[in-house]
Order: sequence, then structure tokens, then C-alpha cells
Amino acid sequence: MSELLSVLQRCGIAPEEIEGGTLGVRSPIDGAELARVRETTPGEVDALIAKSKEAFQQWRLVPAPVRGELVRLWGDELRHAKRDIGWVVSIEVGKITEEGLGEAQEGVDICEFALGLSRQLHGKTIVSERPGHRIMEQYHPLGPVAVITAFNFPSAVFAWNAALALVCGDPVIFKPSEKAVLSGLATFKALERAIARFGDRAPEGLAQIVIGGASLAEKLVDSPAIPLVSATGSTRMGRIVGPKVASRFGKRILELGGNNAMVVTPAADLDMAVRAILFSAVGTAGQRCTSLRRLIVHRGVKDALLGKLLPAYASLRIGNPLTAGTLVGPLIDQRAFDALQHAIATAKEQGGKVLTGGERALEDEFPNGWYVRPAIVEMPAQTAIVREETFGPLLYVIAYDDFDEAIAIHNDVPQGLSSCIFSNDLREVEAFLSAAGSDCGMANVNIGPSGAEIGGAFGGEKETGGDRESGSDAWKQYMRRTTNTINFSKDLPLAQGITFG
Ligand code: UN1
Repeated sequence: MSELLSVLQRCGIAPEEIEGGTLGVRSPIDGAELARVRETTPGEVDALIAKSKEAFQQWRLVPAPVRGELVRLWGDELRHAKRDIGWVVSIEVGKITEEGLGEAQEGVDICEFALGLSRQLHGKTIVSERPGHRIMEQYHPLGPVAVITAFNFPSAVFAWNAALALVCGDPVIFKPSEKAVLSGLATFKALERAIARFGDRAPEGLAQIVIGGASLAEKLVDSPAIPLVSATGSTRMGRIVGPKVASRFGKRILELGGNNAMVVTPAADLDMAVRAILFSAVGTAGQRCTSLRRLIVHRGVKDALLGKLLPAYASLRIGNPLTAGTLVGPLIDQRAFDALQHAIATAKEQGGKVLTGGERALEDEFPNGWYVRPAIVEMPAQTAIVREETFGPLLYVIAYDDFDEAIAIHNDVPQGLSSCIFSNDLREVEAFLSAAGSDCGMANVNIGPSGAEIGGAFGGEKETGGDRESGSDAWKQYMRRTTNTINFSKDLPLAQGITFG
């Protein structure tokens, strides 16, 4: 049996599930077809939404700490399957081994977070202006949650959403990217095993998966039976999903494009900055929402920084992501490669100078794999192309002279996901974090913009979507809040001192 089949089988995916279907899954490593998966039919999606609605009737009544037990079991399954899931992520989306494992670990982490959370779904108690009255809040389960994910975090983003949804009392319907079905399935099967161990306290239809393209996602987006749609992907996708969900008064969590920057000031530790730039601009072949795309560096330290960065780029090992020592794997497909070429050509037209990279790599070894040398392009200013998100290892460098100018350049893009500053000057750091500083959902100091921990709220402003998921109080979006005013007096005073009759 091939290694793929045996790993998938250990993940709970049977050979017949990946044969004879209409959806071809390819490995970006060499372009080879890995599987042909059966797609869910539109009729099946309708049935599965109905089932989810029914499951909600039961799941919402299971006490939250008991629901927590389910995510504990899921975390347990994910921990056991970590190596296999990491490997499937690597082979299916091209992440290097370490990053595939890191992604699987995010699933474990969020399950542990959600387990603790299951005993902390607190509302507030609020003092009343009326004698003999008390006000309190309760958080109640919301209903079925659709989780639509992108290829670049095919396991973790489902786990972030589903672990919270499940402890919050919501059934989930998962629609993984067509480019990353196996990673999605492997993560989903771990949840199914946890549900089986949890036993009959879990209603049928608590977690379901939809496999296929955008038209199936659209059915989820349009269904009034699904009060929350969590969608990760491009801003273009978000522009379609957002208004559709809003038109039926549904809630949404949108995690869309990022155009994440690093400001490097004269007070920066340049060696640390170089290490952070490498991981965040080149890691995952620049295909994280949080990848570093813009380097805004003080003119006085630009040459020194580039003097360290360029040799580091030159020594990057590009290759098969499963080979030990590789730091840069392939792009997801030819379209991604073409988009990168287009961005570099446009940048040149707009006055950019390619300092390194951009060319295809390993074409002989992998004629159907799209490997690229990570690129650095110095720009005379933040031109139109720099303001667009290009999903690949392309780093623009822009020099600044004055700190306020750096902040202005930083914020002058349509996206607002993640950001960072490298500086040991307290004034610069605090200014960057202040109300007049970075306008992103995440603003870091002396670390890169990517690789966030699950404990914080993850998400961004402007065209990134404005929502948050994962840690902190992101769970509140998966619940409905009720405000309860309780009168324990024998009178009926009205608020605002109104007398009536
Ligand atoms: C994404 O790129 O869609 O912060 C998510 C990070 C990861 C998650 C990224 N923990 O880079």
C-alpha cells in the first residue's frame, strides 16, 4: 500500500472515499493526483442543513462543560493524529514538515482552549436603576455554524471555528477548500472519532462535511437555518459572502486578505528583524493570510538590513517540503505562480527594482510543481500593486525618512490584518500600538506579523473583514446574548422614572 493510502487510512479515510469521485486532489509538490473524492450533491447539502437544525435542538441542552468533554476528546484524537495530519497538510498544500506539524498543533491548542472555555461562557450581572431589580446576561447557543475554509490552513482554521462552536452549543457544517479536501477530511475524521467516543450524548448530525465547489458553499451562505457563517479566503470571496449573509440578517465571521507590514526603525535589532522577516515573508511560501508583504524601513538602516537579508535569502533551501532542511515549498498551483509573476512585472512597471528572486525554481525536477525563489522588490513608493495582496513569497521594500511617514505608509492599504514594528525605542513602539498607530487587528512588537498563538483574537480590520476568531472573547460570536431584567420587588417601577396610568 502506498504511504499516502496508509496515512489516510490511519486518519480514518477509507480507500473508497478517495477513488472514483469527481473532485481531483493534486499535490503541489509534483502536481500528481492524490485522490478523486466524491462531491456532495446540492440535495445532500439541503438534507444535511436540516439534520444540523435538528441536532441543534438537542445539543443546545447539553450542559456546556459536558460539551467541553467532546472537544477534550477531539483534542486527544488530534494529538494522536498530529504527525499524520501534519503530513497530509504537507503533501496536499506543500507546507514544510515543521509547519504541517505546527498547523496540526493549532488544532490541539484550540481544543484545550475551548475545553477551559466550556466552563467560562459567562455573562455579566448588571446593577439596575430600579429597586428590587437585577439585570443579568446569558449566552445561549446560536444554531448551526457553517465553516468555509481556505487551502492555506486546511486543518487549523476548521478546528478554531468548530471547537468554539461545539462548546458554545452549535452544530457545525464544514466546507473545506477544494484544494485541501484531504487535510479537511483528516481533521474532520478525528472529530468523528471523538463524537463516537462521546457516545449518544452527541446528536446525529452534530458535525458534517460538504465536499465540493463554491455553489455548495453558496447554499450554506444563503440558508436561513444557518445563523453564523465563518468564511476564510480572499476579499473577493468576502464581498460575495458578506452581503448575502447580511441580507438574511445572518451573522458572519470573515477572515479575508492581509497586506501585512513590518516597520523597521533605526532603533531595531536588525539581526532579530532578519530572522522574523525570513519566517514571515518566506515561511509557508508566503501563503499565510498573515505573511509579511511590506517592509517599511528607515532609509538610514535600509542598506544594513538588506545587507543581512539578501544573503539570507540566497541561502534559502527551496524544495520538496517533506525533505528535512527545506524552508520553502511549492506554491499551491500555477495560478498562484502566474499571479506572482504578474505582480512582479507590474511592480517593475511602477518603478520597482527586483533585488532577488521571483524566478521559477526546480522546473526540471518538478515540471508540474510551481516552486519559486522568494522575491524582494524595492519600490520607490507604495504604488498600486503594493496595495494589493499577492499570495506568495513577494516582499516589497519601501524606505521612509520620518516615523509619522512610516505609519502613514503602513496604514495606507485597503487591508488590515496583521502588523509589526521592530524597535527598541519605547516611544516608537508605543506610538505604533496607539490609537494613531497601526490600524490592523493585530499589531506586534519585535516579532513578525505571522504565526499568531490561538489564545488571542485573530482577525483584522478594513477589507480583512472586521471580525475575530480563535481566542479571547471570539466565542461570543457563536452564541446569542439575552439580557434578563428580574423584578423581585412587589412594585412595578418603570425605567427612566416613567409613570404610566
Ligand atoms: C491564515 O493564514 O489563514 O497567525 C491563518 C498565523 C497562523 C494562522 C494563519 N496561526 O499565521
